[in-house]
Amino acid sequence: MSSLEELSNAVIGGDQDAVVELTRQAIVEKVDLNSIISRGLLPGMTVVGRRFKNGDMFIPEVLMAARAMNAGLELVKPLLVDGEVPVKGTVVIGTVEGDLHDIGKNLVGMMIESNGYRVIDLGIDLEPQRFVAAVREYKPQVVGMSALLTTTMLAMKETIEVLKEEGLRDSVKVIVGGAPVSQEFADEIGADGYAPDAASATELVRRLIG
Ligand code: B1M
Repeated sequence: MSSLEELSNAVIGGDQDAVVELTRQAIVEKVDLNSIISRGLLPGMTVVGRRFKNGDMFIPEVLMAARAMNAGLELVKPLLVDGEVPVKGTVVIGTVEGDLHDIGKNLVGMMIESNGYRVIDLGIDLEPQRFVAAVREYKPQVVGMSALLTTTMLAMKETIEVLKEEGLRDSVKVIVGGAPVSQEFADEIGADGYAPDAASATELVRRLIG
């Protein structure tokens, strides 16, 4: 097994110590830094996403894998020329106004980030203007909204309306998710996409912006 395959497996197993050790070793052996990321750290997380989606892995294991992967990423980041991990795009994510649930949203954000996107997590209970300000500041390709309550899912519609009023709607793809949300609801409020879980959300982002 190559050292990068070993690194992938350590991510899948959520073994942070092994990830740190193997990443350090790869750096010392002068393995190409982008390969450490794209052939070691990220593929491990892709497998985790797939297993989670299929019900073969559970939330605590996913969180451990994401933490392990991030520990490796932190070692590589400062060594890249501009200190930045190459990103495929920017995603702004948050839980809508009136809603304090963030476990699923965090998982979605982590999974998207693990797949090579920059994720700006705005937090919870976000009034529409917070999304507007973030679109202006970070110029993301995607805005992701999460809601866990049947009452707060209506704030998604409101946020899309405000993005329209502010002339920003056409500059971003809007995706939505959370337990009470459905594809039908997403269509109804004019979102660009819906995902039922973190792995599907990552696939959706990939489909929307590559
Ligand atoms: Co609340 N809560 N809660 N709660 N809570 C639910 C959602 C509820 C279904 C429980 C129930 O009654 N059976 C119910 C909602 C009923 C409804 O509206 N139909 C409910 C209620 C009523 C409430 C309060 C009103 C209770 C009260 O105070 N009377 C209150 C509201 C507070 C508020 O938000 N204003 C409240 C409070 C809380 C806690 C603070 C105690 C806590 C939240 C802690 C936290 O998040 N930091 C909490 C919790 C934990 C839950 C349950 C038990 C679990 C939610 C969770 O984290 N699931 C929940 C019952 C349930 O869902 N079984 C419940 C695990 C998580 C990984 O899944 O969030 O679904 P989930 O995320 C998934 C997908 O939905 C999807 O991917 C994620 C990963 O696979 N997804 C996205 C999520 N966001 C996405 C975004 C995307 C794409 C996919 O794109 C952007």
